[in-house]
Amino acid sequence: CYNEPHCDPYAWGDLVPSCHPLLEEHHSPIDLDGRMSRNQSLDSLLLEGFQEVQTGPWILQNDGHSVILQVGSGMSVRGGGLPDVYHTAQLHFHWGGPASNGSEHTVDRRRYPMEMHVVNVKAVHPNFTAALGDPTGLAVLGVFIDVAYADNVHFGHISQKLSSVAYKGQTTKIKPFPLLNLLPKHNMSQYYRYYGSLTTPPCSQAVVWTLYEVPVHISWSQLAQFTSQIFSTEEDAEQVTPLQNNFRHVHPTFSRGVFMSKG
Ligand code: BO1
Ligand code: ZN
Repeated sequence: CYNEPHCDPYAWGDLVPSCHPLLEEHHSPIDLDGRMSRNQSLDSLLLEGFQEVQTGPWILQNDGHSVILQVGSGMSVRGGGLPDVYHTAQLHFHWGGPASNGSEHTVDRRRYPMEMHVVNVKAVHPNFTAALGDPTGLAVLGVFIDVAYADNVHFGHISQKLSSVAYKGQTTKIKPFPLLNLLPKHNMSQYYRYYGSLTTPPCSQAVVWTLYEVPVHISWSQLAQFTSQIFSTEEDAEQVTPLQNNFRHVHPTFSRGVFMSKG
């Protein structure tokens, strides 16, 4: 969990040793430097099936830590310096509260209101768990979410359904839509790249991270649906304490390379 004193992210290591970073370990999230030099070998990622309407239904789920959209098996990611093809498994969100931002990665110390993670599993692995032992077993695409006046109709497909998954364990069906609509369409070749970890237990150092530089936008009311309508337990709902600030603190980069795509 995130907000109770006995289990905030700094205490995860007491329960899950792999979430206690040793010196020189490579954990996530990190603070990104917005003014790095560009790396010419990092070209656009190839997103397969993201433009089509997949067969569904998709399943939206509250797991007590986030809201997860399971997107079926028709999409994959490759290119962009990735060592292999990765199959898309799910996407989920990290958010803050009514007066605090909640992205996991920060850029020049700035935290965005929200961050979306599209989780992809290297095709050679039979499942997510098998990929955790491989330093490049997973490829997560991160999208910063900023706030604007207008509703984002594409995010509306998800935010409209949040009240149906208010409690941990609840699921609801979502009609598939092109996942590309949730990404910063015109700036797909501009991203940060580094090697890190899952940002929740087991905190496995198995992730090739790609963070799009340009944020997407949702409205204040759509953001408020995330910060007010999701509860991690029914007791929390009775006490009107929604799930908020479900992000892990940033970690040192140590000797890691952090790169920017050629843009
Ligand atoms: S994240 O992108 O680093 N925030 C992240 C953190 C944890 C998971 C995924 C991404 N966890 C897992 C679940 C598995 C599930 C898998 C793929 O996501 O623990 O049970 O199979 O959906
Ligand atoms: Zn995440």
